[in-house]
Amino acid sequence: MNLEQRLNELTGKVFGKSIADCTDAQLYDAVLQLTKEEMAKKPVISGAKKVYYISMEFLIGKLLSNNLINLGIYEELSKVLAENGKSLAEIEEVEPEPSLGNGGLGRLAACFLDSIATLGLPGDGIGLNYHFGLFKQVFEDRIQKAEKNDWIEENSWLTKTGTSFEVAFGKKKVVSELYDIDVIGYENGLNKLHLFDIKSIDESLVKEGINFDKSAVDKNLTLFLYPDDSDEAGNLLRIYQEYFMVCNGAQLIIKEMKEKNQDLHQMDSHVAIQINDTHPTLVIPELIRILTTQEGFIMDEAIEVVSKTCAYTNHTILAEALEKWPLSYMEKVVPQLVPIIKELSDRIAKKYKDEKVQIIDKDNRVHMAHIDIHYGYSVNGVAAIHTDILKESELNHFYKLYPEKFNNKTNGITFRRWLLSCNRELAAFLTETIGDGFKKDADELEKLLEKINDQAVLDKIYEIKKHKKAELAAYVKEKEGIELDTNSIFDIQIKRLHEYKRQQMNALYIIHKYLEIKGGKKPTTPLTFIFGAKAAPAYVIAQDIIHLLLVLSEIINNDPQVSPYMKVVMVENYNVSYAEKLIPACDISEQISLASKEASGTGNMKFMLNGAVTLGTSDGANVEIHELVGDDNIYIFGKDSDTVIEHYAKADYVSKDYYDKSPVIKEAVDFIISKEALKVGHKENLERLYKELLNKDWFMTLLDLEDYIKVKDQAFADYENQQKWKKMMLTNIAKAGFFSSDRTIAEYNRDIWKLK
Ligand code: 26V
Repeated sequence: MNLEQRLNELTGKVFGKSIADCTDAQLYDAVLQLTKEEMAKKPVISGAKKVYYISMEFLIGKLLSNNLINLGIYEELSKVLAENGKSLAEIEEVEPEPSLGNGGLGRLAACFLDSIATLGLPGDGIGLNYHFGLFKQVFEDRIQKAEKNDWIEENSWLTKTGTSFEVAFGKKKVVSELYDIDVIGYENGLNKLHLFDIKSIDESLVKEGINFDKSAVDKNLTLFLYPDDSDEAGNLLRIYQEYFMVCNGAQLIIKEMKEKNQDLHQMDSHVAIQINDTHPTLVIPELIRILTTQEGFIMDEAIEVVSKTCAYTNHTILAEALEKWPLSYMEKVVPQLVPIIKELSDRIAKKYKDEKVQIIDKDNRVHMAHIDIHYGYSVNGVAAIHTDILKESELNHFYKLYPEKFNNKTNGITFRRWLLSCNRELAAFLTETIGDGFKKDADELEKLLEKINDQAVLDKIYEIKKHKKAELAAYVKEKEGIELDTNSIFDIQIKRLHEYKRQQMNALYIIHKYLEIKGGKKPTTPLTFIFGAKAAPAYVIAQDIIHLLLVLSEIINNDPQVSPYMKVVMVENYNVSYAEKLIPACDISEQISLASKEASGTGNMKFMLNGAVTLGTSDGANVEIHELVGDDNIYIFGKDSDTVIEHYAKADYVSKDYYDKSPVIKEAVDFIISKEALKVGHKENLERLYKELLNKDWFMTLLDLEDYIKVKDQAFADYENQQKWKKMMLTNIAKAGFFSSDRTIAEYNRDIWKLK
């Protein structure tokens, strides 16, 4: 039977209809079923050694399109549906998007699973099956409200496995249930994403918004990702989640080893465990606990083999994001691990006197990263500059003890999702122009450089961008009710909302432009500023920044004097699916974090691959993008990381000085509490943000603002020179090959996992 016959049979059996008579929702169910059947035919990837990627987040996005591409049946199915008057793109819209991650860290985990399977390496993900994910963002009265994201449906990619384990929190015992999602490599076999759930979960605990009774862990443990951790109950719940994940993970790993008759004493020859940030750190003491209490190991043996099995990735240098849990919390949640943690800590205290490298500090707080570094065999950062900062400053004390453990693995993105799927037009054109080798070997994109003087190629790349801008404009019109000018420059900043990422600096630029236009200075080409960002519910200033952006959008888009020249859009509920529409349509990619603070960034890579030009600081992977494309194909501004680190060390940055010194800065900052802004916005939010910028500005917005304005204006001016811009676009695409996550994973395997 061919695909059409099989799909017709499925729709007939389930809905009593032919393909042509089905609704998109019915077709989604049928196509889901068909795709799962196709995937089931693929071999499970196996080998002598397997990696387990443990992570609290897997931001997988919708899976249909991706799986069809990796199976190699996207085109065929698309044709079958079109012949029946249906559109695969519209059917894809039906799929709910799980929000099992916050941002880059979770999306990286998803890209990695795709690449691990694509390279044919045996490797599974281990995480949690949050019923309501992170949260769904809605704007009410220009304020972010959080609602639950109900994504689990009767028919989905989740398969109930029947595997379940007991997890003890001291004397309290709960039972887990394992759900799996198949991960299919591009023209390759299957791995799995294992998502643990709790049997006794009670969804009805969530009454309004994302609030629920935090005390009943047996009922609430897998309801949400990162429940509000502004109070003790929220923090405790986070530890319950972390332990629940690693206790299940450890049991699963040992079960699989035993099924393969592998010797636990040789665990490191059969298994590598990658710890994604500190969240899964407890897997180290948990494995040691299981080996010593259930498998007859003596402590020395258990510590040794676990230390040779576990590797740690650091994803941030922000002190507030490095987990340090009070020992009393551990005693409450997992008392059985406390003697192990103390033992691990005592061994270090005996060996090293330096307070900075202790596991349990003087205030009885447990430093999770310190467990990973002492009792893991590899520590890696996620971009060259980030790893250098770890070695030279943040983790310098550890680097001195274990220089051999430290290594860099610059992040990457899967080209299947971020090119082949989200920009089919560009992928098809590249195939036509340089052949399809780049799909398996991303470095082949460089062949495009040979076409830098080929006018037809340059024109076509520009035309595809224009087409993607029109598609995005139609979507934004439908979702946000805002009309965009597709002849304008699309300038986009999409990422978690955080002060260090400096969305507020972009807002100040927008204010500056608005005032310029009001004063009669109009841009030659109209400007469209687009934002997408969720803010942690307890992060007050981040909420205020969202409020400011929504206020600006309201003022500017409704000002007939200004709106023909500029528009501002803050899209609601930014997620992976929205990113897939925004990124191909972008002209200028905003990567403006305070230098030293953005470990890598991965959005920057996605934009580049789709022909956007980066406007950014010398931070994270921007530095490597800059090296690859050269000075002429990127806009770099702002103070470098050494200068910033020095300002912190000397504590000599005073934002008010910059405000007093520069009339341009003063005018923009003052606008936040102007009559005009207060007419539309809330006094409380705007005043708080204004004061924060003037009196604290911890992430040095005003330090870089003037340079930002200058360089951004230059980028807009250069856009006028179409020929120059087209060449910049082409160069960015051609040089993006390095950022394929296939390259990153090949390096993890070569240096850390050593699977084959
Ligand atoms: C977490 C938190 C939680 C508490 C409040 C403040 C705060 C600030 C930052 C974080 C980030 C945790 C780690 C993380 O998501 N890192 C991101 O990892 C990406 C993948 O490596 C990388 O591209 C991003 O630069 C990095 O921010």
